[in-house]
Amino acid sequence: MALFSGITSLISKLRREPGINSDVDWDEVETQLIQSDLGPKLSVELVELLKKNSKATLEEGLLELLGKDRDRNLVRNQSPNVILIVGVNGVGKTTTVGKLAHYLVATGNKVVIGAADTFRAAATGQVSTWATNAGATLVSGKDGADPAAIAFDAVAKGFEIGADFVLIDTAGRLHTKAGLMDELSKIRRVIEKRTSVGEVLLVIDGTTGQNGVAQAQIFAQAVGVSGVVVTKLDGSAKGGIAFAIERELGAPIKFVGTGEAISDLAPFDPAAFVAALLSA
Ligand SMILES: Nc1nc2c(ncn2[C@@H]2O[C@H](COP(=O)(O)OP(=O)(O)O)[C@@H](O)[C@H]2O)c(=O)[nH]1
Ligand SMILES: [Mg+2]
Repeated sequence: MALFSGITSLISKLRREPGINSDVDWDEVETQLIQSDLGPKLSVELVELLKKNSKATLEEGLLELLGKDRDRNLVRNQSPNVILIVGVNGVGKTTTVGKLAHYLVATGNKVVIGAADTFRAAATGQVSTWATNAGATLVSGKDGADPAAIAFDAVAKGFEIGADFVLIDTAGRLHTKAGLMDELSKIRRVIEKRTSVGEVLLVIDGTTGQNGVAQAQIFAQAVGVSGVVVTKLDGSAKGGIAFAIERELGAPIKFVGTGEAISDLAPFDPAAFVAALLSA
């Protein structure tokens, strides 16, 4: 997660030593931050914050911008709690559904998964394997079936068996972007004939850089986003995108994905995340 790898001693001094801020070449720091995955808006905000508060370290500045005291728990206010998992193709939606089901089952919840990606031929098989491994109940339909109908059936199953959570896996690619957004809003509307959607979790690939912010904004406008999962933060992922997304979108990061295995999902801990970024 080396957000600032290759960065000069200037920034490494700012990392943890308070009180050195007055000797700093701020233009240089700003340039370097912008070149990291933080993005321009956040970099400027961070420099302003450090200039104003000469005692703040870079670590404290980052944590403040990330909102260290935000509520990052899953919305839990009804039975079943319905969660739509959305995002573009290949970011890790289906994997996240499997991992999240595992996490929820392991913490004592009964979980239903709705396989509402009927666009991609192999999708239902993939999510079915995750459901089995996680100990969740799968509701699926034929390839090409109406995703909203499957989502509705999954919610109905959730009521029938007294599930705590219903996770709806969705498609990431359709013929047009407008088509995908229409499909997602239809899924939402159809579920809402029966109950409310407690949460829309947007999955973002942590290696996509600033492009992830643009994706996030499109989904937020079309279906609303209540929380974010940043995946692929293992390996060489930079992770700075997490800050940019949270800042631009407003929705909190709730989980991070750190690998391809079923247990490679963790609740997002801002302090640990910042510490890991800065020590890389
Ligand atoms: N390294 C790594 N790979 C991941 C992670 N999450 C998903 N993947 C991989 O990303 C690829 C696409 O995942 P998938 O869940 O099918 O994406 P979807 O198209 O959004 O449903 C698969 O090869 C997954 O194994 C993660 O946190 N770390
Ligand atoms: Mg998928």
